[in-house]
Amino acid sequence: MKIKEVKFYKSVDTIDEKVFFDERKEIVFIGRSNVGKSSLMNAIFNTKDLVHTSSKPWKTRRANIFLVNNKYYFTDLPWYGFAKMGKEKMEKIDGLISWYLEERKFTIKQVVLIIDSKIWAQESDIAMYKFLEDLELPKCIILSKVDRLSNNEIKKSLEHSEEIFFWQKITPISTQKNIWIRELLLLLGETLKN
Ligand SMILES: Nc1nc2c(ncn2[C@@H]2O[C@H](COP(=O)(O)OP(=O)(O)OP(=O)(O)O)[C@@H](O)[C@H]2O)c(=O)[nH]1
Ligand SMILES: [Mg+2]
Repeated sequence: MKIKEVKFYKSVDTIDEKVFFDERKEIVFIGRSNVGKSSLMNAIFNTKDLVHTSSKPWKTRRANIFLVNNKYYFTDLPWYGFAKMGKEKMEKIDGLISWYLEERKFTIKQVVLIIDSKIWAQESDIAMYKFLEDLELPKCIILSKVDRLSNNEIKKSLEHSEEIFFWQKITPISTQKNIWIRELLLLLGETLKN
């Protein structure tokens, strides 16, 4: 798949029955705070800051939807499982994520679940994985920011994730070093043919 054009489409921050969702096929990016969701989307789009990134955790509290090639949605979902935010805010965001995924279940062609290679999968990641399984959503698991690790550390992080996620294929990426970005885009292009 080639990205020819990307436009910001809309931002959703509350469960709103009036929100209009059409039948466009969609890819969503999901993960804990600061794992590199927005950076990965920029890398895929080949944009610098169309998708807002931040060194401050918990920046993205909305589902930010982008229209790609005037045909597909690529969506930056808010993070989950950031305990420091407090229970109430966390519940609101978890509610938004689960509502969004359920609402768009039939048009989402791939969920890109991102795990920080240095931090490893946490309980909230496992819970999210199970939630995606229950919804029967197609998913792929990415280990982000591998430029920060040695080869040996990458191997250990991969082994841990493989064990946690029932021997699914896990893919290490880096937006900074442009590792596996092109390949991921090809894969996403294939899933959008379904
Ligand atoms: N070393 C390294 N840093 C990265 C990489 N990808 C992202 N980062 C950094 O990680 C931080 C968080 O990146 P974001 O893309 O904003 O992460 P996010 O998951 O969208 O964060 P929230 O929206 O807060 O949930 C930023 O400081 C990025 O520069 C990578 O491949 N390598
Ligand atoms: Mg973000």
